[in-house]
Amino acid sequence: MNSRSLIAALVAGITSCAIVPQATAATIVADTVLDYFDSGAGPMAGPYGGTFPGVFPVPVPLSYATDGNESTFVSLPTGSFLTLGFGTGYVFDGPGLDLFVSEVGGASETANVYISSNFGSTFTFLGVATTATVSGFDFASIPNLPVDAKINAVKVVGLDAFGGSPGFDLAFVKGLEGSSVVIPEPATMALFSLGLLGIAASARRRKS
Ligand SMILES: [Ca+2]
Ligand SMILES: [Ca+2]
Repeated sequence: MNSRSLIAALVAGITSCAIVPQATAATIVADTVLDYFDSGAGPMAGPYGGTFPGVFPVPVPLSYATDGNESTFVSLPTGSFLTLGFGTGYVFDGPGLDLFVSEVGGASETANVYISSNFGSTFTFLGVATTATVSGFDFASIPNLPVDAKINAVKVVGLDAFGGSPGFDLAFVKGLEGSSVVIPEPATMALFSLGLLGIAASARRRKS
């Protein structure tokens, strides 16, 4: 095998590796505000919300929904929404539940949850988040979602104006972190090793 075919084998080895998402067993917080819409259905112009237990409804920064803190929240009355992004990675369909949406308080407040793999250009409906709990969702519940979908944005849309701070009181969105792992197939590994041996051999030839 000459050096040119060795290099071809090496390139073939690299390009035929499979890149698949795998669980890191860590969760990441949706830490970036991509979009916010105030429907006007609340008692004051948004964003409003508060701390729980604490003071509400009062004007709050949108960071109350991205700080990962379960006691600070942004209220989303009927039709208001927040689109949050994962700035440090992406979320994927791992074993069991993949996405977690926290609502604080508890007055039958709910929200529609949508996910996006293109930072909010298009969305797929995931489910309804319920009140006074951390709602868990499994991406496997979506029939046509690609198994390797990398979810990088989540949209939460308020469905009502119940509660002391009217609407869905969004404290945080978290997700199961995915990481891309390159898994070469056995035949590919053989070619890849051959390529490395070839490079080492030609390096020795050049040296002598
Ligand atoms: Ca899952
Ligand atoms: Ca919060």
